[in-house]
Amino acid sequence: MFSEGVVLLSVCCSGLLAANSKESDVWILPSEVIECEERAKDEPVNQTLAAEACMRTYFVDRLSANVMNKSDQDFFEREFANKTFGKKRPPSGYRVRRDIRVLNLTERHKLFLAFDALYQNGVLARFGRLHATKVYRKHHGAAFLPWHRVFIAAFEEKLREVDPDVSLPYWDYSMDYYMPLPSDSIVWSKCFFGNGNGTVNVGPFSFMYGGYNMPISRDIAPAATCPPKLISKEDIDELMKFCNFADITTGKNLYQDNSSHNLEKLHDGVHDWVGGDMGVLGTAAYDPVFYMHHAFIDYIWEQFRRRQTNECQVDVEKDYRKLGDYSVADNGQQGPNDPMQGFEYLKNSAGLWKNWTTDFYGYEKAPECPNCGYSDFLYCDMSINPNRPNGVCVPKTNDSCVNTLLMAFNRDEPHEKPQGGGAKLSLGPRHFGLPGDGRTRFMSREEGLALLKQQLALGMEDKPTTSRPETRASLDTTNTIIISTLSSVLGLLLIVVVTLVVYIRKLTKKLQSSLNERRTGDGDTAETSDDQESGNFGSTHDFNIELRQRV
Ligand SMILES: *[C@@H]1O[C@H](CO)[C@@H](O)[C@H](O)[C@H]1NC(C)=O
Ligand SMILES: *[C@@H]1O[C@H](CO)[C@@H](O)[C@H](O)[C@H]1NC(C)=O
Ligand SMILES: *[C@@H]1O[C@H](CO)[C@@H](O)[C@H](O)[C@H]1NC(C)=O
Ligand SMILES: *[C@@H]1O[C@H](CO)[C@@H](O)[C@H](O)[C@H]1NC(C)=O
Ligand SMILES: *[C@@H]1O[C@H](CO)[C@@H](O)[C@H](O)[C@H]1NC(C)=O
Ligand SMILES: *[C@@H]1O[C@H](CO)[C@@H](O)[C@H](O)[C@H]1NC(C)=O
Ligand SMILES: *[C@@H]1O[C@H](CO)[C@@H](O)[C@H](O)[C@H]1NC(C)=O
Ligand SMILES: *[C@@H]1O[C@H](CO)[C@@H](O)[C@H](O)[C@H]1NC(C)=O
Ligand SMILES: [Cu+2]
Repeated sequence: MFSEGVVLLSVCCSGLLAANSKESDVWILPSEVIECEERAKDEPVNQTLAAEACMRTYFVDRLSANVMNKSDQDFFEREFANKTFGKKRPPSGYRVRRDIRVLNLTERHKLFLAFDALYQNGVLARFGRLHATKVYRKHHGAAFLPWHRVFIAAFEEKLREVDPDVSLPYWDYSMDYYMPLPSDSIVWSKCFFGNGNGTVNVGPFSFMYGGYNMPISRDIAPAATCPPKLISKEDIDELMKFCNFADITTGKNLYQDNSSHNLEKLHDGVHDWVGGDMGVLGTAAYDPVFYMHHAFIDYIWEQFRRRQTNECQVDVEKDYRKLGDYSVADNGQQGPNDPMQGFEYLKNSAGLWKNWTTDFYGYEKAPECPNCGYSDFLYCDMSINPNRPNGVCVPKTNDSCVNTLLMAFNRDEPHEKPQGGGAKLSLGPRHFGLPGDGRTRFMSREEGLALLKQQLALGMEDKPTTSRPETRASLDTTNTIIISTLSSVLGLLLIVVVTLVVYIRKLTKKLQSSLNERRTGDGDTAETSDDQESGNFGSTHDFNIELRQRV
């Protein structure tokens, strides 16, 4: 009954050519497409074009299901705008955010139950869709930090409506960084986030359905030629050499701002390192890991703001980027007085208020040697990082996850339902990421350790503020050449695709009216492409159309 098709293409970073030649898996045509094709057979239309139109309609349905609709808008208005969230003290009071590995078993269990409740009642998906909508208004620009601050504070408020004892923990991956292979970390076990590769099928978030109604998945430390990386303590130190918001944020030109002291870029690297849904803007905020990643980014920003106040005498509520130098997208609306997308009763500058971290939440200092927050899952390593003679706290590996008594969340049932295949489409701007650190999950620990030591030894040198380790330089140059040669090809491809999309869309409309569609039209599709523009974390994926079937 099923016809077979071929995966379109999957283009990632400089693995471009390789991906084209070897990745041609077979996938099963979704039933919606088959039905559509069947209906087209009775019509006097070109069947080849009709088949393409069916496919396009299928894509667009998946994509539009992934942005905010009226129900979501009402939700955010009712729950935040109408309660003037941010302007008044939070009903659930002040809370303290800590590293997730410092929580005890009860606290962790309560956290996971709260996440589960927000998954079950659809709030997590609403946040996922808000994040996926108009991504250019809060990424690749000045609004990035303030917007995400308010976004996760709002999410945390929802967690606390479920259980007022819960606060949003952060995931301090600047500890995981010092493991030979951070993919072995305890967080990627059923005691914490669940497995780190493939569909999440163990732990408290297993089989949660996310963007495009697919179970969330991850692809940690993939073996790309330009591998992304976690943020290290050296990276954080680098940021702390600066004094102004503009020094660590993105403005009009991402290419000029690709220094190692751009916090948004560093954050992109973590998204790409986790990979899977976390690696795509449209799906990232469906994975609970997103909120703990962003809590740590927010914590780093807060440390920077403390430095601004205490050492630089900068007014953190007024310090922003220069007029007109706000975002890569011309329509980004990322100025201080532009409305905050999804929280339009606030301006972007509201994210700079001091009272977020006095009236809403505060940060407990990240675990430090010698006691490492008395966590069962961290130990103090005195020798791994020569930059830190007092030692660094390092997570244990995933086999330290033993007490999993309370960690069973039974969501297997929906997973048993046959999935008609999934679609992911992301058209991102051609941005360059920072060089990765080369450690993939496919290495042995010995190889990982050797690479890490090399990295740290280079970090010891008194380097100029924006330099990267020298061993990467030649590789980066090669990549740049490959990329620039291919970018013209890609540009051409993009034009072809866009033209095709416009054409097919026209045809789809024609076809749909002539076919007397039974599907109720839910919203126009033109808006979708707007909303989905710049659909990735900018760093490693130039252009990516991926069609695949996941179990
Ligand atoms: C249908 O459209 C395809 C693609 O444009 C074209 O190659 C083919 O010749 C058309 N078939 C007919 C019967 O017009
Ligand atoms: C909004 O989207 C969600 C998820 O796709 C869906 O369940 C809901 O019915 C939609 N609501 C409206 C009013 O369209
Ligand atoms: C928000 O408040 C306004 C004014 O009271 C009201 O008209 C509107 O319906 C409320 N929105 C929602 C979604 O409840
Ligand atoms: C935080 O500060 C801003 C600006 O001073 C103010 O408008 C807002 O009401 C304050 N929020 C709280 C919770 O006090
Ligand atoms: C975990 O911490 C809470 C305080 O947040 C405390 O009340 C509880 O007794 C602790 N549980 C265990 C098992 O230590
Ligand atoms: C995940 O990793 C494990 C161990 O490396 C491997 O056995 C498994 O096949 C991987 N799963 C996927 C979906 O890649
Ligand atoms: C940023 O990166 C791009 C691509 O790697 C490079 O061409 C450009 O010179 C870099 N800009 C700065 C200021 O380092
Ligand atoms: C630890 O991770 C490895 C590699 O991903 C996996 O094969 C193994 O099953 C995991 N062990 C536990 C106890 O989760
Ligand atoms: Cu984001």
